Amino acid sequence: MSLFKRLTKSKKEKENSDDEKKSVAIVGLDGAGKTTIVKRILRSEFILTRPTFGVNIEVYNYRSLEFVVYDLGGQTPLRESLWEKFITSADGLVFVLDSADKDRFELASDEFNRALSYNDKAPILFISNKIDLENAAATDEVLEIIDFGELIRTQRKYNFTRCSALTGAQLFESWDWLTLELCEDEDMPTNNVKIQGYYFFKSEGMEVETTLFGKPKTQSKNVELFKKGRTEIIKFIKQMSGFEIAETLLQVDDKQLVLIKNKQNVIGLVVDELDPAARAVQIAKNLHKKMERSSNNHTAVNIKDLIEKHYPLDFFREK
Ligand SMILES: Nc1nc2c(ncn2[C@@H]2O[C@H](COP(=O)(O)OP(=O)(O)OP(=O)(O)O)[C@@H](O)[C@H]2O)c(=O)[nH]1
Ligand SMILES: [Mg+2]
Repeated sequence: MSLFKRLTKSKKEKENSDDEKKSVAIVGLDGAGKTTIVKRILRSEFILTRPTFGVNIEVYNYRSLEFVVYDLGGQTPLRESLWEKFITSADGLVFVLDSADKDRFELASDEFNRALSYNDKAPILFISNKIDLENAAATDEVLEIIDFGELIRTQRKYNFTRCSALTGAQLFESWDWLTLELCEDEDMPTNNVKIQGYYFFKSEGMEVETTLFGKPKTQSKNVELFKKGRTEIIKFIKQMSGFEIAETLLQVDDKQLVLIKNKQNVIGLVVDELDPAARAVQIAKNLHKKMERSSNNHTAVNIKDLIEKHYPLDFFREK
C-alpha cells in the first residue's frame, strides 16, 4: 500500500486536486502510543514523542483519496474537551490501548465506550499496543476488560490487533485494513503484488544475498534503487538490533520496501508503490517460516525458488 505516496505529492498538486478526503481520529489514554503509531506509519521509523497537548494533524494520500489523521491528546481534560468533535465527524476511528498499563484497563474501557458513543458508523481499528514489553497483556486479558459487545451487537466493522509501534510488528497490516475499509468504493488494488527483487540479511547485519528480477534493462534501472534500499535496511537492522521481531514499510523512489526481521534473518521485498503492502508483508513472513523450516532440516533453499514456486502470481515476470 502506498501510505507514503503523500511524500511525493507536491503541495501544488494537493492544492489543485479535488480528491475526496477521509478523516481518521486516533484516540486512547495518554501515553498509549498514538503519536508514535502515527509517526511510525507516516515516516516509517521510530521517533521519540512528547505528550500531545491538543491535536496533531497529519495528511497522507492513498490512491485518489487524501487522508487526514487527527491524533488527539489522551490526557483527561483533552478527552473531555476535544474527542467528541473529532470523533463525531471521523470516517475511521482508531483506539489505542497500552497493553502493559493494566491498572488503567477499566478506565480505557470506559473511554473506548465513550468514543463509540460519539460515532456509530466509522470502522474501528482497536490496537493493543506495546506488545514488545514483557508485561504486555495477552488478547484474552484485554478482551476480559474491554467491552466489545457494542461492536458485535451493532455489526460494526472492526479489527482487533496486537502490535508494537516500537518494532512495527503487526502495525502496517492493521493500518492497511483501515485504509482499505475507507477506500471501499474506490478501485481496489489487486490482491497480488509484483515482487521485483529481494534482500536477505542475517539479523546481525551480514548481507547474504540481493537479487533483482526482470529483464537486464529493468534490472540495471533498479540497481540504484536497490543500493538505497540496502542503506535503509542497515539503518533498520541497527535500530532494531535489540528486538527479535521487527517490521517496517519504506518508500524507496517509486517502490515500497517491506522489511521483516525475525530472530535469525531479515527479508526485504521490493514491490511497486501501488501494490498492496499487506500482501507483501504476509509473503515475507511466510518466506521466513519456510527458510526456518529448511534450515532446521538442513536443506538448502533459495528465496527466488520459493517465491516462484509458492507465489507464482506475485513473481515479477516481464513480458
Ligand atoms: N515499548 C514501547 N513503547 C512505546 C510503544 N509505543 C509508544 N511507546 C512509548 O510510549 C510513550 C508514549 O507514547 P506517545 O505516542 O507519545 O503516546 P500518546 O498516546 O500519543 O500520548 P498522549 O499524546 O499524551 O495522548 C513514549 O515514550 C513512546 O516511546 C511501543 O509499542 N512499545
Ligand atoms: Mg500523542
